[in-house]
Amino acid sequence: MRSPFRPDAAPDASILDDHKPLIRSLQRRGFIRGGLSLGALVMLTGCEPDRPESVESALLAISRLNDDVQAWLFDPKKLAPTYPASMILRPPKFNAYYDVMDVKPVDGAAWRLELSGLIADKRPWTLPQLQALPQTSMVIKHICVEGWSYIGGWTGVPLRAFLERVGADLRAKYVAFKTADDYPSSIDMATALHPQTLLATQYGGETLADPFGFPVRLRMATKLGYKNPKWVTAIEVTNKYPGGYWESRGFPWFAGL
Ligand SMILES: Nc1nc2c(c(=O)[nH]1)N[C@H]1C(S)=C(S)[C@@H](COP(=O)(O)O)O[C@H]1N2
Ligand SMILES: [Mo]
Repeated sequence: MRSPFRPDAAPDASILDDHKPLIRSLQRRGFIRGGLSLGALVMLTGCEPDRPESVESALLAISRLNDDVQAWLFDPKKLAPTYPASMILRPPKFNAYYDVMDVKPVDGAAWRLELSGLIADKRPWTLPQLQALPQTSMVIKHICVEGWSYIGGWTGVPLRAFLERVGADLRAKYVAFKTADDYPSSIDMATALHPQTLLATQYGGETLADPFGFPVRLRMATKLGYKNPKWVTAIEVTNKYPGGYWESRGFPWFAGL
């Protein structure tokens, strides 16, 4: 199977025409900003951009998700569904904008979490320091816009606790992330403070494996897969819109459940 992000052959642009009404409705409701490019469509539809039913189901997945979700977009206290630990998929499903073979493992001993922006104490953190903070676990569903999902079990420090600890300005608008693989990402402060938003260091009770973001990844129950950066190396608190990897390629920034 080829990577969904590196199609060997460019798909026929006419698939966009085939799905015009659905794409238009997604645009109207603000789920897709601007025009949907062929590249974005290929990313959405995973391995089979030429299969009309896979395009359709990926678009419908976005539509349904966002419909479900409107109700609690502005309720930062509402919790996303959780599942029994017996449902945790082992190993989890991998995705990135490149193939799993191209993952470059991060050296946990040399790793530091750099802090910048509206944060009082900007001293970098080591992994043992982060792991010494109180940990929380959650079993949640990971939903990728390509139209697949899995139940995963994550353990780590609630981002809220971490931001409070370093004296972040919790009235700021955004929390932005940098990663070892150059996949910038950012979220709204309400989501950063949500109880189901973790700086995760474990999956299924074990240290995160390299492909899934070792040593630290952001893991949120309330956002689509692409909003959850792996291999986090830096956090910035800011009022200036930071954007993100897929967001700068036309995907919605909020992308929340
Ligand atoms: N650093 C980094 N984080 C990333 C990505 C990436 O390419 N690089 N891909 C995103 C996408 S599209 C998805 S669906 C999830 C996949 O996470 P998983 O491999 O743990 O299932 O990671 C997200 N976080
Ligand atoms: Mo994804």
